[in-house]
Amino acid sequence: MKSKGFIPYKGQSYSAEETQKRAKSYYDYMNARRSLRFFSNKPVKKSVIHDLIMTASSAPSGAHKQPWTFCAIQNTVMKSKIRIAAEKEEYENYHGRMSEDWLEDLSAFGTDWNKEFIDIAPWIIIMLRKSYDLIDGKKSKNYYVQESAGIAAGFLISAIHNAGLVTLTHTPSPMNFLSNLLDRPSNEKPFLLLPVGYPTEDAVVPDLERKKEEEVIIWFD
Ligand code: IYR
Repeated sequence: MKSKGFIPYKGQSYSAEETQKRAKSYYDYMNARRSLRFFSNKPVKKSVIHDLIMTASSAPSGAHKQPWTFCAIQNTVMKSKIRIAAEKEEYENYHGRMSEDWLEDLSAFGTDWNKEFIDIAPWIIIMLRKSYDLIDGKKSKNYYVQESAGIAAGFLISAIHNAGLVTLTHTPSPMNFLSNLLDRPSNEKPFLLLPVGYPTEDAVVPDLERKKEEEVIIWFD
């Protein structure tokens, strides 16, 4: 990135009371987010998907390299090709490639090799991480690519939730088939597949509890 110098920061600050209110209400809001497997085929506008992805792309990244590409797929032929290839890999995963312990850990979620949601959800976003950039055929290094892509995925998931839509972080494995289907260059590696859409009216989610404060925070105050 060519530096254009520094400009004043234009972020918003609040009173202590308002800060607390906003922190708590955002926690409540995000704590209501769930990963969903039941998608309606109700359309979602391309301009909505644009804004969700641009939110993701506003995430911080190593040396501001923004080492990611998002493929936004509405095309039914492409979705169907992706579903068939993903299910082929997942079938192998659920029938021998995953350990007994892993299958046991997943049993509460009702997952299996069937990935019908890829056909049904109006949009599939495939996020690819760029291990390096290719600028005029020359390799240019990216930094903390895994961390940067993970943060951008978090931004994307929260933007989807904020829009009243739902998603699921699906990681078909191995994912190389996506590079071929989407014809992506060798510096881009598939990272996550996220169906995006509205939930069905009868959608259900596992009755989970989240870890309590004592299990996730160690205070040094
Ligand atoms: N990738 C498989 C299996 C799977 C693995 C984990 I870890 C999950 O939290 C859920 C599923 C699949 O998508 O079905």
